[in-house]
This record gives sequence, C-alpha cells and structure tokens, in this order.
Amino acid sequence: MHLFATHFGTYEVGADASGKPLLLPFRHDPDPSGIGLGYLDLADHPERLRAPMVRRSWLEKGPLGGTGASRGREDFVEVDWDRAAGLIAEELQRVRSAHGNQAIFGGSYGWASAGRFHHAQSQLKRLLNLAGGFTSSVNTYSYGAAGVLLPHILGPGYKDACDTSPSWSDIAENCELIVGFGGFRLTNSQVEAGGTGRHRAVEWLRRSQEKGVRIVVFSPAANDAPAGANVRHVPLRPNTDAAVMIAMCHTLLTEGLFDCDFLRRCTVGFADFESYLIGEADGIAKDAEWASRISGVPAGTIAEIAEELHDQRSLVNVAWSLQRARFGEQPFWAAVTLASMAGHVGERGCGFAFGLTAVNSVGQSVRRLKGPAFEQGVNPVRQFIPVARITELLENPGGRIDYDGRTLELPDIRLVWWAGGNPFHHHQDLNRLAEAFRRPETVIVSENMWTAMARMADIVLPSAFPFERDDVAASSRDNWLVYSRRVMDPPAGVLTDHEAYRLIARKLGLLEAFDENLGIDEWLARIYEGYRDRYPELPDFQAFRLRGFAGLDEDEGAAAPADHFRRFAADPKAAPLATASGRIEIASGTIAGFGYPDIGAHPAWNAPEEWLGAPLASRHRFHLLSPQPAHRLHGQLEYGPASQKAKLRGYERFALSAADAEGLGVREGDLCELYNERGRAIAALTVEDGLMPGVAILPAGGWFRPDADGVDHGGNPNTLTTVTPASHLSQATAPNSCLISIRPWRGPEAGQQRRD
Ligand SMILES: Nc1nc2c(c(=O)[nH]1)N[C@H]1C(S)=C(S)[C@@H](COP(=O)(O)OP(=O)(O)OC[C@H]3O[C@@H](n4cnc5c(=O)[nH]c(N)nc54)[C@H](O)[C@@H]3O)O[C@H]1N2
Ligand SMILES: Nc1nc2c(c(=O)[nH]1)N[C@H]1C(S)=C(S)[C@@H](COP(=O)(O)OP(=O)(O)OC[C@H]3O[C@@H](n4cnc5c(=O)[nH]c(N)nc54)[C@H](O)[C@@H]3O)O[C@H]1N2
Ligand SMILES: [Mo]
Repeated sequence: MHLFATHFGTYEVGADASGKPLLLPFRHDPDPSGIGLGYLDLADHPERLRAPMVRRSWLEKGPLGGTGASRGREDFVEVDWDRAAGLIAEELQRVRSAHGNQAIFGGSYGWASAGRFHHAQSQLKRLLNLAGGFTSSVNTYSYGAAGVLLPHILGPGYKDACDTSPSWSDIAENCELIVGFGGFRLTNSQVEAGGTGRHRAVEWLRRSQEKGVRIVVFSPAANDAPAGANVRHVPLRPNTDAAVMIAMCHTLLTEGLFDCDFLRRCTVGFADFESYLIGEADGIAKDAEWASRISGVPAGTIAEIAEELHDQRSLVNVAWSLQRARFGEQPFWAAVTLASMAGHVGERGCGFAFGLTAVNSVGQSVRRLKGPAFEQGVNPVRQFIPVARITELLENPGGRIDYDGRTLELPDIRLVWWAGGNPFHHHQDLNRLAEAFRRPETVIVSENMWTAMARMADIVLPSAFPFERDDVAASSRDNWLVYSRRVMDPPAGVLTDHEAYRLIARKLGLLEAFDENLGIDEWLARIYEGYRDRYPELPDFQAFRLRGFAGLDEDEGAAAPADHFRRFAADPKAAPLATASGRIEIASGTIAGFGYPDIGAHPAWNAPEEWLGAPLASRHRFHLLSPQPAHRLHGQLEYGPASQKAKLRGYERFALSAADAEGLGVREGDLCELYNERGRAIAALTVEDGLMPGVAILPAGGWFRPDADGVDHGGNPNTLTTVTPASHLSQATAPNSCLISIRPWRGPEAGQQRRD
C-alpha cells in the first residue's frame, strides 16, 4: 500500500481521473483527520520556497556589515546550492573561531514533520554537533510548566505530562465521574507527534460516556464540553482553575470528606497546605466563597462537585492549556492535591490525568513502539535555555535567568539556525521577538515555505515537503510503523534537509561523519532494524516497505506508566515514587528552597498580572485565549484547503459571546482589531454560544503578516501575548494570560496575500 504519514495521521495515496496523485483516508483509521487531505496542494503553492535565498544586504556587506536592523524588511537574492552551502560553512567557521560554539543557537524548537529520518531538528543538530556543538534549549511549549513541576511532585518519570493518565479502558470500566478543567477540545486529538494509524481518542471518550461515566467540564467555553447525556458545563474565568480546585480541597477538609489514610501514607506536606487552606498566615480561608469571587463559579457548585469527587470513583483531568499560563504550575499541582484528598488515586481509571484528548495518544493503552531516532551525536556545548526564553537570550547576552534551582547565564548568540520550527508562530510577543531577532549577526532558516521565520532570515534553505521523500514514521506512544513513501519529487532547486546538510558537511570536511556513506534506503533500513531488534515479531524491511505499515498487536490491557500509581497507593514503601520523599509532594521542600517569588512550597492561587480581575482589565477588558487550531497543525498547512476554508475573506476567525459582540456594536463576520501595548491583529468575528462574556478566543497558527503600520493581518494571537514566564521555576511559556481590547476594524483589508 502506498502510504504517507503525518502528525495528523496516515493517508493512502491514490490518483484522480487524470492520474494526479491524491490523498485518501487510511482504511484502517476509524476517525481520520481532514487536515492532511489537501496537503499535496502545497507542492506548487506560490509561497513555497524554491531555491536558496540570501538577504540582499547580508550578501553584499557580510555578517559583520551591521545590516541586522533591516532583517525581515528586505528582499532576497537567489543563489545556487553550492554558494549557499559555502556561505553557511564559512559563517559557521567564523563564528566558531571568533566566539566559540556557544555563540551558535541551534535549539530550533518545533514540530517539523513526521518521519524518523528526515526529522529536521535531528538532521540539523547532528550537523552542528559534528561542527563543535551549539547552545540548545530544553522543555517544550506543550507542557513546559508541567515538565519542570511534575518531576518534583511525582518524580522524573512523570516529566512527560502524557504519562500520568490512567488508560481509557480503565476509565470506561471503572470511573464514575471525570471532572475536566479545560475540558475536551476534540479537534486536538487529530494530532499525534510522529503520526498514528488509528485515531481513537474521541471514540474512547464516547465509549466512556456510554458506560455511564459522568463528565463535568470547567471552562470559559461551552464548546470544551463533549456532547452527550450526563455532561455538565461550568463556566469560569480563565486562569482561575487552581482557585476552584483549592476551594474544593477546603470543602473536603472542612466536611471531613478526605482520605486521611492516603494523605498520611502516600503524600508529604499536607499540613503546610492545610495551613494555607484555612488561612493561618494570611487570615483568608480558601473556601468556596473565596474561589467563587475569583472564578465566577457559584460557591454551591464548587462544594457540590467537591463532594462528588469524594463520593464517586472520580478522575480529575486537566488540559495542558491551563499550564500555558502565568502560574501555570498551580492547576497541575492543585489537581494532584485535590485527587489525593478525594481518595481515588491508585484506583483503576481514577485519580488524576493531564491532557486526555490533547493529542490522540493520552490514555491509549497500546503496546508502545520505542525505537531508534536518527542519531544526533553529542553536543559538547553545555549552555542551554528553557525553550520559551528565546527573546531574553537574544536581547540580553551575559544576562542571567533562574531556572529550576539553577542560575543560567545567557551566552552571546551570533548565529541562529532554525530547522523544522517556527518561532514566529510559536513564541509570544512577536513584535518584541522580531526586534530580538535583529541582533545576531546571522540567521539561517531551513523551511518549506515563506513563513514569517523564513522572512526574518539571512539565508533561507528550501526543504522538501514530507510527501517528497521516503521515511519511516512512528510515534513512541503508538503501536504503528508506517513506510511513508514519496508521492512526488521535490521541484528542481529544493532538497531534503539531509541532502542540504550533506553539502554543508562536505564544505566543512565532515561529510563522512555526517552521512556515514549511507544512502537514504540504508538509513531507513537501519532505523527500521532498530525497531525489529526490540520487536522481533515485526516483518523484515522489504515486507514492511511493500505492505506500507506494520504494528504491534493491539493490547488494551498493556501497562500504562500511570499503572505505577496503583502499586504505589497499595504500598508506597515497596513501590515509592522517585521524588525527594518517595511520595506525592503536596508541599515540596525542594521548590520552597529555591526561594522564587512566584512559586512556593505548596499549591496556591495567585492573581496573574493579566486576567479579568487584574487592575489592567479596566483598560483591556477581554481575556484572550489561544487554543490549538482545528484545521491545521500550528502554522503548518495554513495555506492548505482546510485552513483556508475556515477563514473569512482570508482572515482568521476569533470568537466572542453574543453579549460582548452587541456591546462592541459588531456582528458575525465583521473584521475587528484586537490590540494591546504589544501589538495589533485583525480577525473576523464569530459569535459563539456558551462563551463566557469577557473572553475572546483566537486560535494559534495564523501567519504573522504585519502591514507597514505593524498591524498583523494574519491574526496570530502571539502578536498580543506576553513573554512573562509561568514562573521562575519553569520559565515556561504563558500565552493564555493575556488581556486585550477589541474594536471594529475600519482600516484597509490586506486580504490573504502577503505584502511585498
Ligand atoms: N499563543 C499560543 N502560542 C502557542 C501555543 C498556544 O497554545 N498559544 N501552543 C504552543 C505549542 S503547544 C507548540 S507545540 C508550538 C508549536 O510551534 P511550532 O512547532 O514551531 O509550529 P509549526 O507550525 O508546527 O512549525 C513547524 C515548522 O516546520 C516546518 N517544516 C515541516 N516539515 C519540515 C521539514 O521537513 N524540514 C524543515 N526544514 N521544515 C519543516 C513547517 O513548515 C513549519 O513552519 O506553538 C506554541 N505556541
Ligand atoms: N488540530 C490540532 N490539534 C492539535 C494541535 C494543532 O495545532 N492542531 N496542536 C497539538 C499540540 S502541540 C498540543 S501541545 C496540544 C495542546 O492541547 P491543549 O493544551 O489541551 O489545548 P488548547 O487547545 O490550547 O486548549 C484546550 C482548551 O483549554 C481551554 N482553556 C484555556 N485556558 C483555560 C483556563 O484558564 N481554564 C479553563 N478551564 N480552560 C481553559 C480552552 O477553551 C481550550 O479549548 O494540542 C495538539 N493538538
Ligand atoms: Mo504543543
């Protein structure tokens, strides 16, 4: 079978009547994603990169010509591959010898495309490692705050927020009540990093509901609650979930409905938290009335649901989005604490989970394929940043930042190289980021299309689309392996990242070390054989290639990492957690010891600088949330048919409640300007039933397209968001704490074409 693998699933390759290739849903996928069906349309899109390009004044004056200030505002000159490779090799050598390898930033965060071999970051990092290394980045945008917090309170094995969830089969069979903070945005489950053969998260949620599991969803948007009987939506103000959870803990405490035995055997620090709950130090009881004033949820509802969490076999699920906010660690910490008090941690299908339906894999109890990646080698440079501190890194060489108990010194970056990611999609406060990106001497970008990141480069290398190369695709959370076979050749002038880096490696005298004299087929066979070494039941490479896919047997009883909580709850001494105490840390001496101003010893609710209760809300009265886009993957496939169809006259859509639309005097489809001190963005209004007044929703991924006045016609929410971190502990991204104003847009429409 001829298959093509993407992060949003596997597609079959067919042909239309004229013989032109066409993507079709994969026959084994019960719930295929529509995102990829039009992927091939991008092959000859006008925004496609078709040849290496160099920014004119950089080419004329060189990296030391002081032309960084015009980065992003200038035209490019086409060069051939030999020239581009030569310029890059020379520039790498110059920066290395003049400043050292730590002056190269190669963190290059981003999702790139599926495929184990043509993984853009791995290709780049292997090349840079061979050339002496680079300053790197750690953690993710997905769960940056959780990734630093959870090792302290649950152990390093739970660094990956996916791994805390019980399995869907256990949930469906045993759980009676799921209380979901942030709810279930089902369009998110189309995606799985590395791809999948079968989308089944939505089906599992439905099966759980059919088995009688009740669902309560706390969210500013009614859309986050799934359809069906036995679902209750409770609206609340954004960023106030931790207050609600803490008040639920207060209810359980004062009503004596908490599991003393579990708290004593399996947790540490409850006494500290209890003192906070009753307000020993600040005189404020964190009761349901207190949380009601903060969140807008009636006190009676908070108390009622708290009691149900105790009385029924319950699961507290928290969406990852909640920790992509100021004090983002707190809702996760509070959820673990609440579930520990409610007393069902360690029962099958109960306790706590993070991110059910955030991606397809969370809660799937399939046998997981763990296999080799394309080897990146060893990075001799030790300097790194938490991934969301890119702006500070570029702005402030020599500066220091706190991070997880350490002080990091920011190196002086002269050269930035990005492959397979788009900071002008993913990072916050893009106008400030653009200024920061004008500081280094050289910026190199490997891309498929003229993204805003490519426009900010000095040298742009055009990369083949994933359907223009062969690869082996697999996700470490899934049981499918797919042979993703080339659908068409890339246009003349476009290379895969591997081919491009081979040219550069040759100029640097590193070719043999880089490609080990292996052709693509040999690389793919090597990766596949790495899987077979671990799973001998897989067919041989030729058979796999012919069939197009292979997989491990479905086994719904397969162990999930969260199963450890069952053994732990039964006997915490025999099966301790890998935390400082061996138990769940409701209070963490380690975190308290860091002495950070914005995270203390135990879960707490703090008022963010930007939320509906902040003084700033008298000036900017809307809280902007920027969830994941339904019709594309981040900024990818922005020009695909699914994403374009969802727009209005080429503009992104944002949502407001009917009451707010009326108050602003705007109607469905009207263009509006969303603005604050950081930026201005235009989007078309959708009036959304069940959206809380005061909340605006603009999904991420619209391409940043500022006009001459700096007004972004691409509708990227990061034109408005702030780089303020979740906390000094994680330094994680916090786009969901953002206040804006809104007014009708009466300026000219830029339409969907980029300005030139
Ligand atoms: N406001 C706001 N911002 C957010 C979020 C949010 O919730 N709100 N979410 C955050 C999250 S969770 C994430 S994970 C990030 C995602 O941010 P990114 O991962 O940076 O976003 P993508 O658009 O997927 O960027 C991948 C880029 O790689 C390119 N690419 C694809 N394949 C290849 C290839 O083979 N070679 C090369 N060279 N390039 C390739 C694509 O064209 C694309 O531009 O965004 C974050 N940003
Ligand atoms: N189609 C598609 N799917 C994707 C992606 C994509 O780009 N496209 N990206 C993938 C990636 S990289 C990731 S990390 C995951 C992210 O998965 P999540 O982080 O779970 O997803 P989000 O869409 O950011 O947010 C989910 C919901 O949280 C709600 N929410 C936001 N703030 C608050 C709050 O303060 N309180 C409450 N109670 N609710 C709140 C919003 O209403 C939103 O609908 O999605 C993945 N799935
Ligand atoms: Mo993510």
